[in-house]
Order: sequence, then structure tokens, then C-alpha cells
Amino acid sequence: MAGPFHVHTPLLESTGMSKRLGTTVYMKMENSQPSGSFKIRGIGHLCQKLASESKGVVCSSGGNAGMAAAYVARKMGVPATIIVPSSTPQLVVQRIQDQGATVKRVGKVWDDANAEALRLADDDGLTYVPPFDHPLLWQGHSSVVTEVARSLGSGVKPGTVVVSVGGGGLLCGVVQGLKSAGWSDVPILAMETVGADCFNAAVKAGKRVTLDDITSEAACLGAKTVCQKAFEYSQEVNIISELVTDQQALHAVETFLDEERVLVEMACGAALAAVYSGVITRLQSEGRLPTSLGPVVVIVCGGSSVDTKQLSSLRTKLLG
Ligand code: PLV
Repeated sequence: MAGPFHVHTPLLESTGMSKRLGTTVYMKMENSQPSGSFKIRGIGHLCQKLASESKGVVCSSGGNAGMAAAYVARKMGVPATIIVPSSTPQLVVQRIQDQGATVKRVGKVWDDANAEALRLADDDGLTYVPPFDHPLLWQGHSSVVTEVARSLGSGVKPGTVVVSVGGGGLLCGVVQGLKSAGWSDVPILAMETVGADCFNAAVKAGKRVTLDDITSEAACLGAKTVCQKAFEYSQEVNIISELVTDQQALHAVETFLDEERVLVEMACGAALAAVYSGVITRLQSEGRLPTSLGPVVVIVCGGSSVDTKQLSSLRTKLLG
């Protein structure tokens, strides 16, 4: 199969979230992608361009980029090796293996796994699939905004778009998608958890910084350094960088499950917490977002690192 590999996902109105914010909130349901997250948009696009003649792909990942690469490689008939850090739960390792890929665990955090992926690509002549730092990924991810524009119809413009940020690939795709939709002035709310906050740290420092460690349970947001392009965009367009705690991200995951009947992982909980933990309401009261806000679009990025067992162990760990 030559792709495209992603599907056009639904844009659903959330009654519960709209009630909280007093404006319409739309959820872009990337959890319903075949690999469980938005990552397949960019990775599918990159593999179509770079891996059709490949003897194999190697991808470093916190989990979801690996899921996407494994799925796409299987569809293309190309072998896949996915390198994950020890923080990636076994349940997602199993899911990647179920896609037919080989999984290796290397190091404590994604940056360690990435060093090994680069080495393997070099030594074994494999096609390197990065999880967030590549123009083809951003181009692929930008289709999420194109779809939102189509679903909203002409004359309707988002008041803000809410995204989670790990290494910044989704953020770059959303910036590019907004530009091509003629929506460059729409503010983006970039959400991270405390302890996986490389974008926020860069925005605060006015330059890219490398975190000492990743201490958040949202392991899929756990890149130590944000990609250069995301940092550049933070200085060019209106991106508001905000943090929530792991407890708030978990609360968001649980509220979303209760109200929308959909289970997503902590990385996605960070974006949902913008609504459920009152971040948007606070930004409105601070004058950083308009009081009379147009429709809010939350990118429900999804994620496969979660099941009921994982959820209850997170509960024990974070809430005691
Ligand atoms: N996860 C990457 C990077 O991890 C991965 O390897 O899967 N939401 C979900 C569910 C994600 O999995 C990720 C990234 C993000 C949001 C953030 O996307 P990014 O990295 O493009 O900012 C280290």
C-alpha cells in the first residue's frame, strides 16, 4: 500500500467542555487514527517520501511515533525497528510488536533511545524516522488543520487551537496548517506537563534549552530539547505556552473518559487540562485570550500508552 495512511477524523462538539468555557469547544478526534494518534499523519507522509525503496526503517519514540512507524511500515511491506526508552510502558511495546515491528529498549528517556536509532540507521543503512523534528512530518501533521477548516466550513474561524507539545512536531504542523488556511492570527495554546516542559523552558529562556531530566509521567511529551523550528515559531506567531501538573493531566484523562467515553494517554491529558483545569478561563481573565472567544479546537492527540490497568497504576502513583 502506498498511502496515505491516516484517516479523516471527526470534529465533534463537546457539550461538557463547551459548558465549562461558555463557547463551543470542538474535539479533533486524532485518537481514532489507525495507529491511535495524530503521529501517523506526519510519519505516513515522511515514509511515503523516504522509505518506499528502504530495506527497513528505524524510529526512536516515546511510543506513539513508534506505533505509527510500525503501522505504516507494515502497510508498505518494509521491516521496522522501534527504539523506546525504559519509561515506555510494556503495554505499548506489546502493541508495537503486534504491528510486526522489532522493539528495543534503550536508555531512560527518549533522547537516549534516539542516539541508538541514529547509530542503527548509520550502521545498518536503515531509513531514520524521527518522531518530531523533520519538515515532512510537519507537512504531514498540517493536514489536521486542513480537515478542521473543511469541517468547520467557510466563515467559521477558531478562537484558539489547543495542542500538546513534546518535541514540537505537532505544534509546527499546526502552525503551518493555520498559515495555509489563512488563519495565522489564531492563537495556539501549547500545553505541556511540569517535568516534560522543554518548550516552556525555551520560551522562558528566549533560547532552546536542554532539560536535565524528564520527571513527568507523560513520557510521550518527554523530549529534553524542543525542535528548532518550534522555537522559531514561538517568536514569530502567537503561541501561548502553559504547563499543568501530572495530577491535572490525569484528572483530564479521567474526566474525558467519563464525559466523552474515550480513553487517551497523559500526553493528551495535558491538552485536555487546558479546558478541565481552567487554563483557558484564566488566560481570558488575564487578557491573554479574548473574553468573547471564538470556537475552541482541541487536538485530541490520542495515544496508545494507556489501558484501565495503566490508569489505575497512575492513580496510585500520582494521587496516592
Ligand atoms: N510523542 C512522541 C515523542 O516522544 C513519540 O515518540 O511518540 N501527543 C501524543 C499522544 C504524543 O505521542 C506526542 C509525541 C505528542 C502529543 C507531542 O508531539 P510532538 O512531539 O510532535 O510535540 C518523545
